[in-house]
Amino acid sequence: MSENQRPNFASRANELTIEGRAFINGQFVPAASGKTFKTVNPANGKILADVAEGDVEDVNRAVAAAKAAFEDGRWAKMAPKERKRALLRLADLVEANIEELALLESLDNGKPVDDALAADLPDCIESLRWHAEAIDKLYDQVSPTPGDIVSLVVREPIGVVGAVIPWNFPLAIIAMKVGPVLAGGNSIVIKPAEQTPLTAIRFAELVAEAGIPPGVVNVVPGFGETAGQALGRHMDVDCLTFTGSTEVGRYFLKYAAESNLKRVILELGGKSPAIVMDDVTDFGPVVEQLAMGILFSQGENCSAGSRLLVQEGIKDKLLSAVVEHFRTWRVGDPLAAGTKVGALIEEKHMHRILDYIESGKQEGGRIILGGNRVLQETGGFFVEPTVFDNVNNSMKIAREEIFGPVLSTIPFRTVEEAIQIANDTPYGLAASLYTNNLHTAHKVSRAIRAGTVSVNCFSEGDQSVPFGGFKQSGFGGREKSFLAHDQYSQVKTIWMQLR
Ligand code: TAP
Repeated sequence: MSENQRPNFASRANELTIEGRAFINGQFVPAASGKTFKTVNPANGKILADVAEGDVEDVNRAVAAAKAAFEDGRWAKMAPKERKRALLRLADLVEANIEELALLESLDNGKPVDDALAADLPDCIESLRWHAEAIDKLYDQVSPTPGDIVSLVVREPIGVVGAVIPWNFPLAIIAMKVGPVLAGGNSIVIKPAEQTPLTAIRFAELVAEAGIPPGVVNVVPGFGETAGQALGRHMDVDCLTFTGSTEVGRYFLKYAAESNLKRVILELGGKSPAIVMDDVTDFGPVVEQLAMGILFSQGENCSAGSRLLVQEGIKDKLLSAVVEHFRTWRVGDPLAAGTKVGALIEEKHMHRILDYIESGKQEGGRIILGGNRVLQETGGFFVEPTVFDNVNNSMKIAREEIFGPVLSTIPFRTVEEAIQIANDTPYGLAASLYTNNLHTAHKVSRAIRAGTVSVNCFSEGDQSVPFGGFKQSGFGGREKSFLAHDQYSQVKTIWMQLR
């Protein structure tokens, strides 16, 4: 988008009318308790809106609406091509409102509005379209049986799905779940993160406008320990899909065990390695991808390439190129053109990141770029791109998810050592590898225990490929691709004896 085509987002922000109520059974409603909480713009610390504080009673109402919608078949039994059309209309409506949604996402989350426009929203639209288009193209199976028997293996919707959403890519993650959930004929109750409820609520309005029947999609904003837990423990929720931290993910397994053994799907944290071999000759594209890996979305990305594993011989040269390139990632006002690193989600999270930086220094890491809070005068929560040298894989900054723009450099000598360090983590979400050697590319990508391995790029692929984690990065399934449909369906065997 050229500078003169670019909307004036700052003035658009002043004109926004923000809806903060819950969306239950096709209606905007206040919380049953009448309580609200405030959502804040992390770029200036100012209050954006009062939002309904949903709790157990609101979750009960939303689940009852979702269950009624599921049981009377208003969505599940609609002809597949009609459901496809409705979901495609929703995708079109998101696209028609892309600038407003990107702006809301940026205001609520702190990410650059240009990133929301170029990445979050297109991703959201694509998730809805890809799964919508699959609705009338998926076939079930007939099993091989003797002639007097007909045996069908059919896929049926699982029922009511609860979705608990994090704050880092709110609308993109909602769509990642809503696409396959609705494609499968299910109903859904969404609990957005307390920090970023606004796009979920606006999305609900578009759901109604698209003609998706009431009760099929419900949004209950609120807090994790109350609304999130109520969904996790609800006896009429058949499946709970969660994206967020590994720590909170564990709770959902406990909630399910202590309630109705609902299916639980967890997409969790990561500590992903970016491995650079010494056969790489052109550092230009590599440092661009390393920056995407750790600076995009302020590093608040579950698959962030937060551990740079570099082969000893090229370490100093590569780090000079990293520092030079990372300096071009401008930290600033998320609504301004040219901003590449926006505000962190909230003050508490910023301090958590600064504490990690301090711990890295204490444990012997050497900062070669950044390391500080910046732009404090704005009232917002910004940390500059930060690069550590001299890290070893046992240090806290190499083991724990920082979820900020902090890269830790760990040298290695051999391919085997790189694989060993890459796998020496409780996580296994993603990894990237930079090499010109096909043999190394194949060997390392097969040896790394992670759900996605990218070679010569940092990327999570597109809708056509599964996304999810090994080890403590995930549980119970995969998002995206046709595997996502498996998560939200049950397999039924029908065995018919013909007489
Ligand atoms: P969490 O603190 O885990 O929160 C995620 C969601 O869970 C929020 O809606 C939160 O509600 C809710 N929650 C919190 N405590 C709960 C409880 N006791 N019971 C039920 N629900 C509860 O994560 P976050 O801070 O939003 O996001 C950052 C983390 O998510 C990072 O660790 C990151 O790696 C991970 N993440 C992973 C992925 C994938 S795909 N693997 C993608 C994005 C993020 P509140 O609104 O009250 O906090």
